[in-house]
Parts: sequence; C-alpha cells; structure tokens
Amino acid sequence: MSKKQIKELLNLSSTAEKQKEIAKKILDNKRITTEEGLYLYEKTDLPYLGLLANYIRERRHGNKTFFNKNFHIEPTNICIYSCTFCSYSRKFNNEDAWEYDFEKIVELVEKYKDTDVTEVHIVGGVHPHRDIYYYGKMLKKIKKIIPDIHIKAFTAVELEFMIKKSKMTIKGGLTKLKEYGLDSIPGGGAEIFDADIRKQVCHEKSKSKTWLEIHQTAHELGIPSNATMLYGHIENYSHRINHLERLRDLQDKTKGFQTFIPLKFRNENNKLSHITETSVIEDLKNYAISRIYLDNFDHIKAYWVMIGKENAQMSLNYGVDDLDGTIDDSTKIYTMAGDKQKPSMTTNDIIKLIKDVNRKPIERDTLYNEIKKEEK
Ligand code: V47
Ligand code: SF4
Repeated sequence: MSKKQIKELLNLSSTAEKQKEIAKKILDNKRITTEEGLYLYEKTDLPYLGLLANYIRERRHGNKTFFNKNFHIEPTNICIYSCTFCSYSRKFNNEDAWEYDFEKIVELVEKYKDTDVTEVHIVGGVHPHRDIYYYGKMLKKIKKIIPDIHIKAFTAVELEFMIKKSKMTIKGGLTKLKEYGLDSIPGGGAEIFDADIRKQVCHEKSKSKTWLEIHQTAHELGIPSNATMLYGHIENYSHRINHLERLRDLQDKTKGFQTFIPLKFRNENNKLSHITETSVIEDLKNYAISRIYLDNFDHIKAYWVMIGKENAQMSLNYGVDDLDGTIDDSTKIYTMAGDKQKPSMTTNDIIKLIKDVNRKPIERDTLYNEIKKEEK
C-alpha cells in the first residue's frame, strides 16, 4: 500500500523535486545523505515522513511489532555527575539518594525466578565507590538465581567509570564483565554527540568518542548493544543528524547495534525545566527520520514509558517496530522527570495495545529471536 502511495507522490507535480529524489532513493533501497537528512528535519512534513518511514518499517518487518518481557533494576541514583537534564541523580547525603545492597538486589531478582521474563535491564547513577569487581559480583548473583536471564546492563558512562576505577583497559574491562555474565549493553549515555551541546548538558561525563569506543569494543568482543539519542532540549536539527550519522558510521563497521531508541527529553525536576517538551508531532517526525536515516539498523524502538502508551501506538506508523518491554514499576528515571504513568504493563496489556492499532505483537528475546507468535 505505501509503495503505491509513494509512487503516486512521485507523479504529483506539487511534490518538491528534492522530496521526490529522497522518496525514489527509499524505493530503491538507497542511503540518504547527511544533507538530505537535514532537509527532512527542516523542510518536510509529518505525512510525507510517515509514508516513507512506514514503507521502510513494513519492508523490513511487515506488521510485526516486537516487545519483550523484562524488568529493570536501578541499583543506585547516587551519581558523581550532574547532567542538567537529569531529574534522578543525587549526591550521597541527599535524603532522596538510594543504593540497593546485594540483599535487596537478590530480593528483586527472586521475584522473577519462576516467571517467563527473559531480560533484566540494569542502569543507574555513576557511584564513586563501585568498581567492576562489585558489579561483577552483582551480575553473578543475578545469574545464580536465574541462570538463563539475559543481562543488559550499564551505560557506556557507567562502564567508563567502573573500568577506570578498576585500572583496566576498555577491552580488558568489558572482557571481564562478559565473564561475570554481562550479555549486552543498553543505549544510554549517548545524549547528543556534538561537543558543544554535550559541554552544556553533561560536560563532566564520557566524551562522545569514548561512548563510541566502548560500544565498538563491545561489538568486537561479541557483546551487542543499543544506541540512544536524547533530543528535544537545547540541540538543533543538525546536531541530531550529526548524532545519527556517527551511529550509522559505527554500525557500518561493526553491525553490533541491535536497535535505536530516541529518548524524548522530559522536563520536570531538572535544570532544564524551563524548556518546553517537544510536541507529539515532533516526536513522530523524529522517529520517522531515524527510521529513514539509519538504514543499517534493524529496529527502531519507542520506549513507551517515556512517550506514553497512546503515542507509542501512533509511533508504530512512523517507523517504530519495537515497544520495549513489560517493565516493572521500580523504574524511576522517567517518573522523576515527569512521566505520570505507572511504568508497568502486563503481557496482555502490551499485546492489546499493539493489536488495537492493527499490528501483530511478537514477543522477542533481547537478541530479537521470536519467542511466541501471537496470531491476530
Ligand atoms: O542516558 C535521563 C536519559 C538514559 C532524562 O537500551 C532522560 O534498551 C529524558 O539507557 N528525559 C538512560 N531522558 C536510559 C537508557 C535506556 C532507556 C530505555 C531503553 C534502553 C535500552 C536504554 O535516560 C540516559 C539519558 O539519555 N535521560 N534523564 C530526562 N529528563
Ligand atoms: Fe548521572 Fe546518568 Fe543522571 Fe548524568 S544522566 S547525572 S550520568 S544518572
């Protein structure tokens, strides 16, 4: 259907020549340039972007919409950094600071022992006292309770710190963590790669080069990872395209990224609260352009906790094919930044959400192996 619509668009005299050129490239499965990416952000509208992005999404995945059964652990919100967009981190002596001890972590994991959850996602603050040996012990304890659970843990920012603290090289540190049970790396900490913007929003933490180096090394060691982009704060469209370009380049080299997750900036309780959050239209445009631009990424994921369930449903027509998981309500990173929804959905909730917009729910594991087909 969308192929026919794109062909009709190519025949319309009112369609701008540049839009026709880009649409033709998409039909021919060709890569668009940085300049064309910027043009998409600056000069095109949502119906056009949706048409192209949905065509690509359906060419790759048809009607399939992936989700997984996972739970999150945020071991601590104590963090040495002070990113201006962050609502969640606290210094040691703050009354809202927390750190779970191993007993608490074990208690959290045990809740899922005899369930069909396939993944645990672990992301937290950069705690000044915690090194690889500490986190290694944590991973081992988790695997002891649920041996075949997939552990997706630690952003590149957390990894850089714990590896340095343990006086290891990136390669040495990641190898050690793999031995301890690390299976893949989440996409956080990327924020925006542009150096000027990074300086303004998170000047102390990992440089873009280091973030990319950690992911590249992980891929070379057989540890897959995800990629994110935090958008809708002080960056402009060329910063976003530059970010996507750098991810696309690395993916050409390693093929180690599994999915791209645009993260919408939420503005409550942080130093950027004066910034108005992006509109739904802008969010959908951003998903669509990500789908069009990242031609070497298999999946585009909407993190429903952050954009809300209805917007996540809409995103499935704008390039998104994955809605993340049935997250347990221990996640605080977004509720502290303004999300009002309790971040938890049962499997039936997520299946219904997907079916309600005529897509086909597919449960996957972290590596996108299909677990069980849900017939419509
Ligand atoms: O790096 C922090 C972002 C990230 C805010 O790989 C904020 O499957 C919006 O890594 N508004 C951490 N975003 C989360 C993360 C993640 C999330 C979902 C899926 C995956 C995955 C990874 O959260 C941080 C930062 O970019 N963040 N504060 C905020 N106020
Ligand atoms: Fe720390 Fe991460 Fe928050 Fe930055 S975004 S202050 S690194 S918890």
